Amino acid sequence: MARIFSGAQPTGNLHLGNYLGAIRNWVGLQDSYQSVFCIVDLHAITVWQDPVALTRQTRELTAAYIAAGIDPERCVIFNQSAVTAHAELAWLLNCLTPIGWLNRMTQFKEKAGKDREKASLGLYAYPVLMAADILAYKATHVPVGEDQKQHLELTRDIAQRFNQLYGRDVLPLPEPMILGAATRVMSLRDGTKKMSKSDPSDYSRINLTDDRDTIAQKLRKARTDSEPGVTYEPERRPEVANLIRIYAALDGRTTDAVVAEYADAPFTDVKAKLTDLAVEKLGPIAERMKQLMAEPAEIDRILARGAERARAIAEPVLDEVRQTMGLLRP
Ligand code: AQP
Repeated sequence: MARIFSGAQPTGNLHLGNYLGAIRNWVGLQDSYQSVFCIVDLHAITVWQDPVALTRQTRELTAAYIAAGIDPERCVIFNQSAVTAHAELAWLLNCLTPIGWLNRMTQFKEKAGKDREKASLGLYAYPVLMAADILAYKATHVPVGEDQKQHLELTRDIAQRFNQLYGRDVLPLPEPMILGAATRVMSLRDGTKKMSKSDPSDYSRINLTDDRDTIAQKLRKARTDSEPGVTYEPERRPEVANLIRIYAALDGRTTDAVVAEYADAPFTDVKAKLTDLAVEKLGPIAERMKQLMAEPAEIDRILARGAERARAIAEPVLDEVRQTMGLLRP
């Protein structure tokens, strides 16, 4: 059976982009693929994380996976740092990844900001850790948002380089799976920037745990333009297009169908109906997350069991890599 690996960072503020671009799509894949879903806490710490918040957010993200419909019995759900194979394989791959490849990564440039000298070495090496995450499970497919496509290309390059250098097909090249209608949900304040956990403005995103009033207020304040009529023109009207895409994704329709319904309506109508839709889809997830979060010991039990199952897959792969490289295990 083909195997998928995917993950999200426990960095708080889980938002509609994470849901529509990632988690919701995973739910539909768990029947057809052996599924490994990780809470990538080692990625999270490439930028500063408050320790107490990181622990809470790790449990919260686990709760979100389950609340969204990922079944911890059928899938392997665990946090990355509990399976040491990720960090070890990342080191081995670091040693054969040219710096030039990492210099091309656009996400590092975005996240490091202007003062690149102060960014952590971990942030720079982040894509190699992501390659290790995927390759440790010999994942055949990786469902990712469009923003992660470049990192997945790098994963393929690293696997290929490993196989070429050692003359053996040890690491399979994973295929990207860009799924769903909303592979790139944009900020509610700026239609050219992706919706992001780390945006300082909470008004830029809809969080999975936002209540009705908050969602309504954020959508009312969401930036649009002064042009009358509802049209889907991503280049010229990025904010309007973003809201139409979100609407279509939540309602399981095409953007054309949404435009046809509202063509002559004021945009406030679209925002009002979008509020209802978002509350209808996210409300039950938030409620279930709350119930799960009330029992942290149960979440920890699920993660511990998941880590055990993850180790059973990743450890033999790591062994094979070590042996291939000639690393002695006396
Ligand atoms: N805006 C988005 N639209 C569609 N998909 C998105 N993803 C993230 N933002 C969007 C997808 O969510 C998954 C988990 O992402 P992550 O936790 O690794 O965080 P990220 O990709 O770095 O983006 P975030 O969540 O907004 O965090 P920050 O602010 O730290 O950049 C991935 O599959 C991603 O594609």
